[in-house]
Amino acid sequence: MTAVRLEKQGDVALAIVDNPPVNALSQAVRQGILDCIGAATADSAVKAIVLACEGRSFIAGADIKEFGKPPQPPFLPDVLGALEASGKPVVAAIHGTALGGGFEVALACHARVADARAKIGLPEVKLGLIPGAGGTQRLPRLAGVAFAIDVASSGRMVGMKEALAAGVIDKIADGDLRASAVEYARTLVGKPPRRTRDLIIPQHDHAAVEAQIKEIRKKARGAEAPVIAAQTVMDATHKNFDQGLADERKTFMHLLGTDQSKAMRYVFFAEREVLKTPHLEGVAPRPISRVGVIGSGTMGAGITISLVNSGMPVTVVEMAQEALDRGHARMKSTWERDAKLGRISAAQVDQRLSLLTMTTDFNALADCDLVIEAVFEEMAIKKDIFTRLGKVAKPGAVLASNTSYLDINAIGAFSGRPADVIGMHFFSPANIMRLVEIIEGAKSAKDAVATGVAVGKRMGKLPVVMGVCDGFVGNRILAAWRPVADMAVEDGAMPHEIDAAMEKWGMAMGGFAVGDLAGLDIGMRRRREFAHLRDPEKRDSGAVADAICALGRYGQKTGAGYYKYVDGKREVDPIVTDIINKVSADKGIARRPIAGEKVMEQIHATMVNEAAHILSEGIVSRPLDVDMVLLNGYGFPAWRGGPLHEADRIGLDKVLATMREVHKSAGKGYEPAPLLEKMVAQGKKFADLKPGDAQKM
Ligand code: 3H9
Repeated sequence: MTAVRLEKQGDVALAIVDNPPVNALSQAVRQGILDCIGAATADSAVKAIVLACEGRSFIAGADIKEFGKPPQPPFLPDVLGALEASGKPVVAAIHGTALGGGFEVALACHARVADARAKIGLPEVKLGLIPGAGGTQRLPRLAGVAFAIDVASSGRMVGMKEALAAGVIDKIADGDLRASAVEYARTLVGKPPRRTRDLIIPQHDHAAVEAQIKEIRKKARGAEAPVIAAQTVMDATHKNFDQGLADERKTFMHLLGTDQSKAMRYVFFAEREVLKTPHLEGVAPRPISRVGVIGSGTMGAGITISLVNSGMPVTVVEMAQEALDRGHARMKSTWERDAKLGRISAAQVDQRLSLLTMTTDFNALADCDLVIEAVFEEMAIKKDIFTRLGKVAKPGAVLASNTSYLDINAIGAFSGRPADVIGMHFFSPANIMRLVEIIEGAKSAKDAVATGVAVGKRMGKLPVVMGVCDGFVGNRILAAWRPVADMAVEDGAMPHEIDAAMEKWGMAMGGFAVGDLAGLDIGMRRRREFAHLRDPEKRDSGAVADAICALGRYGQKTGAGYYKYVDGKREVDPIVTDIINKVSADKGIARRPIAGEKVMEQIHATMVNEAAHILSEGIVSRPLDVDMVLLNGYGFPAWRGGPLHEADRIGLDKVLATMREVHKSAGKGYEPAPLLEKMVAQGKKFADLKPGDAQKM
């Protein structure tokens, strides 16, 4: 198969890229484009050229698999230079997604005609990179500095309406894309080609752009690429095109070698790999045409919104009409807000509402192929629901619990049909958060688990399959490191110092601020409920939280928790400082200075240590499963790749040494994991572990 072929329609030559699955710019494609443009330019019968693609998409960018290998000529900037220099008009015919290098190809063409559903974007920042073939230099010339900074720094995809308004696209195709592009190309014959490199950058508002870059820096949370992308766009305003292009390329090549880019490229492939659970390979999911959701509180409503957004009819069951009405209002207002923000049309709001069946009749779940229970986290309630579900649900229906830590095996047993039962643990707000933990019980049928994965994917989520344990992967790791932060507070650090260090490290939010957001009463109740199970030999770290809760300070919802909230702003509260000092004194602890950075290091080591236990127990089979959970549900920075990728970068010997320190101050329960010890002894990294290796070590 040739990666790029040349066809002719009368006096117009079509250079057609055909490199499945997404027409990535492999060496063969780069060479093919160069050859086809050369041949078409040399052919006197050809008056204009259209660059189009086969398959589901226009070029989706450089071939990411080639990154890290020695680059092979021809290099993309040179190919695009030749394309732009052509004396015959070259028109890009865009369908699907024109991303990264693909969009840069289109920018170097003399005009762009696009299918109405197409999308363009510069997602390089999501790989820790900036565009490397003129994107930062050509886009501002076409669409202005502010637009170019926004697109290059966010990596977001842009629809055709917006692209047309911004001047990026010349025409949205009416009818057949290629025919439309050919026709447009003919209108350009005889006119001097409009070369993007020669366009004058429109004037911009300096103060506004400065503010824009400041905001980008804030949002980046330590990621380098977004700010560098913005600065490189700004270069276009004071460097000539060739200089700007050469400097952009230099920066791109430099970023390719950085740890951040390596981590983000790992994430790109891990996000795809995580969906290919080895032991479910070839297992077909059960067909799903209607889903039931039990509960329409925050969680149930979020899950329902997400299901309906994916086009799924949903039957929502509540105990009382009042709760049902509240749930309905919550969902309706979410969609109406989306419509107000222009994300969906008014007709789509109606269409979504029409997919909802709201009822208090439990028997209405009888025609659902999948039922997701999202009620209060109490085993007695789950028992009642799953006992009833086992009888009401039709044979073959998958029964899922959205529990965040309860035993799926016990829940399966209540139903009397454990093969149909799985866990689907969503994260709040469930219509936004991407992670869903798919819990496979000891008796869950493989196709029931595969169904959970398929539905999660359809909802646009990232499903990660795992076995049963307390807290599953995410909350178990949280439960392991959280006390380390609490103990550090008892020993000498302050919550705001630890939070600041966590955020500086790249976490979305500090642990104490998250506690205030989620509600401190949840932890307090859990501590009370399980007090009788507490091992007296383990260090107790709940005294500060209990003392704060004793004052009715449950976090943001009560206006105070670890912090006080003044006009919605988080502030250090001297009352909390006093509480902390008193707890330390009561425990006979001589407070000592502990740097927030040190605590963060210990938090990370504890995450890794718990993950090592999880891997050894076979709860998940691959390190990337853990990384994807922490990244998509717990605010771990993508540019560090996940706790285990980051541990490999730091060196497992160093992580182990930190864990030994944690053990020294935290005591029983914080011993270094045997897997971690063995890996260090054998000089192994997490990246070396194949599925299931950890269990065998
Ligand atoms: C760049 O362009 C740098 C330039 O500025 C400078 C150059 C000098 N390369 O996502 P899917 C694979 S940086 C290699 O499941 P979808 C993917 O791994 C690049 N492989 O499909 C998967 O393989 P498998 C900037 C790629 O329909 C298969 O294709 N571009 C690439 O859900 C299907 O992918 C980007 O960052 C690639 N570029 O989504 C775009 N892209 O089946 C990255 C995909 O073995 N790509 N694969 O697991 C995407 O965002 C999505 O793939 C896309 C399709 C939206 C295109």
